Amino acid sequence: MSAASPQAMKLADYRQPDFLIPELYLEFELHETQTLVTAVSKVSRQGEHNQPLVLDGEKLELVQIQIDGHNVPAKDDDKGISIDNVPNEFELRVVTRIDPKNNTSLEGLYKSGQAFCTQCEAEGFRKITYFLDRPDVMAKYKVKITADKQAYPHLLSNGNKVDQGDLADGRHWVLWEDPFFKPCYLFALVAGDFDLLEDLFTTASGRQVALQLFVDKGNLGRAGHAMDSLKKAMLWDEQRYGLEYDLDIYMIVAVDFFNMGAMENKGLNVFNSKFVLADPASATDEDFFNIESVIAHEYFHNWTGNRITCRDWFQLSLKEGLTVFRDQQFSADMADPAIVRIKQVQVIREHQFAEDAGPMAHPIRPDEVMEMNNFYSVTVYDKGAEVIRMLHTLLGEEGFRRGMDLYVSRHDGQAVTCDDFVQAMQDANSTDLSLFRRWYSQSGTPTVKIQETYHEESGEYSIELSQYTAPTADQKDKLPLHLPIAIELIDGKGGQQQVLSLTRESESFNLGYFSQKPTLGVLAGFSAPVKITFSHDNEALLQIALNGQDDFLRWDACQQLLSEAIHQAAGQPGLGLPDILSKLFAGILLLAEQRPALVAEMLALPSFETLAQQRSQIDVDALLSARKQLKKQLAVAFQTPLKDLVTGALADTYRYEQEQVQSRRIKAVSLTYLAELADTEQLLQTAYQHSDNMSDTLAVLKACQEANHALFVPLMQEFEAHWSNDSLVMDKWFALHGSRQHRDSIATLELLSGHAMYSINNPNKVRALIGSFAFYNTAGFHAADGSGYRFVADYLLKLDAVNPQVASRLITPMLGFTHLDNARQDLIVKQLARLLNHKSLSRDLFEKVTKALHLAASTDKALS
Ligand code: B3K
Ligand code: ZN
Repeated sequence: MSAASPQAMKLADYRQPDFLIPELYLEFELHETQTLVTAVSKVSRQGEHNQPLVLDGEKLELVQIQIDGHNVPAKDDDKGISIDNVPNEFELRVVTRIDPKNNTSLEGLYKSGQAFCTQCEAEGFRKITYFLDRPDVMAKYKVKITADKQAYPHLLSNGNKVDQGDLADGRHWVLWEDPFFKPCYLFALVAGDFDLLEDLFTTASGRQVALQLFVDKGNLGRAGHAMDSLKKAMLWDEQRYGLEYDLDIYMIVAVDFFNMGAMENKGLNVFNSKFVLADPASATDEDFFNIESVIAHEYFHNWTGNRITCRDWFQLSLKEGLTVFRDQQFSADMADPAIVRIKQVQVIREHQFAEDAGPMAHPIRPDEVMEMNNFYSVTVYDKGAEVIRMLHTLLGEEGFRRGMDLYVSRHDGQAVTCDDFVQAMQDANSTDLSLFRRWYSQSGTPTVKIQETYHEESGEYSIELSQYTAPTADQKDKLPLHLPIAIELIDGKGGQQQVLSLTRESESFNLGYFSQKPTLGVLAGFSAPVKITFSHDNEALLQIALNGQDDFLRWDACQQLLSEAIHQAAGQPGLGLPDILSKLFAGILLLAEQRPALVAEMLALPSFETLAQQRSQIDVDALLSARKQLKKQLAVAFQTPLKDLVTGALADTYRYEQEQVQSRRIKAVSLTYLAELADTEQLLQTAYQHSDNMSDTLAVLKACQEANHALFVPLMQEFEAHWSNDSLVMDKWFALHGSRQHRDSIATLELLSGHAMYSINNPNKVRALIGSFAFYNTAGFHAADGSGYRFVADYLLKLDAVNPQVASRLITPMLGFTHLDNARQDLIVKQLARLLNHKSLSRDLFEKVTKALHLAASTDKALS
């Protein structure tokens, strides 16, 4: 990648399209390696200019190109075609030949097992035909699909089926018409032989919508939860936002080969089967939860994404941040809101803060992009959702809804910007959000420092808040942001909450008069995606944990106490169990019956990734062993109540309902402690053998794995023998092996990448085995001899040639080097440099590797 290094695109260079295509007719002659695609577009020039028509196209064989029925000369390179001197209005006919079978990038038209399917977001449509592949070009589509009838009885595309017929040679065809304008990234085609689950939904205005869920043959029994989730999501969006579905049919297809979770194509969602298929025996509570949330997310896109789409890809958070926020609201209504919130905060703290601290730091609306697929990031999605949540906090539920209503009525059918969204919120609420807009252009994690003042005599209590955002890899200068800081004050009379609006670098707030200094809880509900610096004393944290009102703050107080103890023990190995933690655990365990879900989260130790983000420099080995040591100490000290939690009331037959989920969760957390003890083999065995569902089964395996318990290997063998033909379940088995901190990690990975169920071509397998190693096998990945880094780099080189998008996700842990010791930084930099030297590195990896090496060099930690 030297001579023709990929160039970055800049938001500042956005220009309206020179041509529009309001109508498109597509015809697909489906064949494994030689699919013929005919695209007939009505094209019209926009404005006064003489620019050529420049069409995007990649990996296409051009068969024919005509304007108004005449062949035209076209200049072709590996990025597209340019045609000079075109008329103002014309019909463009392009015929291309593509090879779905050998398309391992899973972008464009490809084969997933026996089925044909497509993935066009962000820029995959250009792998199907030459086109204006940008979201501000919107067309009405008609799509005709022809294929062998026996192998592909179902031929699907967006919109409504308007005609079909049989052909003499055993082939058949179907014609689809989508009445809505859409950008080409929402186009979809699926052809295959599926089992079909059907249902109906009647909208608030009384229209009947046919719901169709297509799954691989034999999987119908695992499709019910997804269908229920869809109906819940449709009803919720009507009730919460007044938004109804708009077509007569809504289809979801589950496929095994998919680069991410799912895709919101208009009327025809394509899903990773992991986010569709579930039954008690094979799926965990977490799987059930995720399916409900992803089904809802894609459904919610129909309004926030499809009806109102993005003007350009820099605006991705317009649809993703907003839709993640909406699915978060939905999940909070469906499950335990506090637990749902804690999970979201963990994603921000473990992954988004890490992104901000590394070479790929970017604002939720990036300014510069080399490969768009690299920006489907935790920043754009999850921090994007936090930004929407802050708007919701500042405007209140009603104000936010007013803003949404205005946004929808003003922009329905358009391709718009993040600014348009904020403007609608502002206009609907007659408020000034100009300062708030900085969240869209500024990257980095702000730190908010808190100083309390209490006047013994007057009883006056005030706090000073000051904010600071450190420079990030992409941006040196930072400005103060508009931060809603929700606080809770606990005094003798209980707790009270309020939201302070910090708009300057530093501001003081008088909080009233108190006979005694109250206890302050900061960032209730995690009201802003920031880090807090506030030196609480331990007793205050204990009080918040045990007596606070806000569940998030209670959990967070536990996390702070536990984190502090781990960091201390890392500096002083052999330290005993701190008194404060004995008090904390004793207090928490008393709440177990009343609040099982919250207690389970409160008992759980902070993850290594969370601990790592709390310090600018970490000692990997010391931190790992300190965490392990504390876990053992707590297990010893609290074994009796923990055992009671595990052996308590026998569960009913599995159902995915909150009370049961909570009791399974608290048992699972207790098991992770108990597995550290010498005498719990019988308990673990019994828990495994008696389990009638995947949640309980996996809880035992996970507990044994984390504790390096001798039972792990035999139980895993038993598990494999039982599930060896079930691809989705075997992914759990691969993940347990990949993340197991063990001295033979690399040998295990090498062995298992040759397993009959493993394939480098299937992203779920790669994520399960190699991904869980790189992301979660801290000891193995960060091995001091560099073997973990080398293994991942070797694998990336192979994977990049197969599927650059998946490779580019997998490199993430190698970008988090800034807080490692110099020796490890050097080892990582060496591997990154090796990757960069590779002659045909994808644009995806090239962007990340060059940025990482640049950051390493600029922080003076480069190759020495
Ligand atoms: N919009 C898709 C993601 C597409 C990713 C392209 N690399 C799924 C979603 O966010 O709903
Ligand atoms: Zn989305």
